[in-house]
Amino acid sequence: MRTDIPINHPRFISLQTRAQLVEGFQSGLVSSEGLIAHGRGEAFDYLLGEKTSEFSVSAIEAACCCLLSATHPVISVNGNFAALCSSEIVLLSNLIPARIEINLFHRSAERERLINQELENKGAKNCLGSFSTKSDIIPGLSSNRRIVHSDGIYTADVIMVSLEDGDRTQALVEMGKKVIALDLNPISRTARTANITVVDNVIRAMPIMINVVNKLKQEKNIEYMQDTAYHFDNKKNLTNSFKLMLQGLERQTISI
Ligand code: PTJ
Repeated sequence: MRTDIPINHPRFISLQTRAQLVEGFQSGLVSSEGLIAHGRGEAFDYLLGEKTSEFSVSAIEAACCCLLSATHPVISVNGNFAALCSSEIVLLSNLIPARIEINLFHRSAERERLINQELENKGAKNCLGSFSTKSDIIPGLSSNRRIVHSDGIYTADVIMVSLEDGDRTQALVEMGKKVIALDLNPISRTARTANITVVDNVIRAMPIMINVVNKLKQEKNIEYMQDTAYHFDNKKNLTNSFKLMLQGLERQTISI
């Protein structure tokens, strides 16, 4: 927590989040490219009014239903996600339960080790990654993300990804897996290729997911969850999220 950002600053949360990423970069969790990727996300979040939309709440419900009704769900973690949401990742993975796999685009053994340590500090046990002994290759993918754990992403039926480049989502869908994406950009390849896309900032979406999973586990049965996940219309969700951003832009233009 940076103390030089006044708590009453109108952009307090956004500035603290930036500081969290910079700290993550300085401590070796986040790649330098990750800082740039966050800037792109910020621009989309600005257009969203930095609020979780009603469409994203529905997408979150479908995503939670999909994770809870999966036989082998995996949460894929990269540098930015770990720096922003490590406690929530561990909490969500315990609640579902789902395995955590560290899978990096700009891979280095040291960064993987640090991310694993960060997650373990928050209570994670047995995170998977390319440091583990059993690995497989995602067919048709040439980036470092192709190397995945045999008992994790490779054999998972549902995989949740965040801040992702589009190639892996495409390759995972081609393998017959269901992909849930957390992505502020509703027109990214990841967003359009995933089965369920939560167009929201991970810092807002993850705490909501934890609440929704808790509620679903208490109140709903497996048929409800399978049905909700199956009938989710991602095209409609992305169109609505994009329209919301356009409306936000129009409001800005009118008020200039
Ligand atoms: O840690 P590594 O090596 O795996 O690196 C990961 C990065 C983020 C560098 C890599 O995956 C990358 O280059 O991602 P892209 O292609 O820039 O895509 C990132 C997507 O995440 C963009 O569509 C952004 O709009 C979106 N995004 C950025 N910040 C957030 C976000 N989505 C949700 N919450 C955010 N806070």
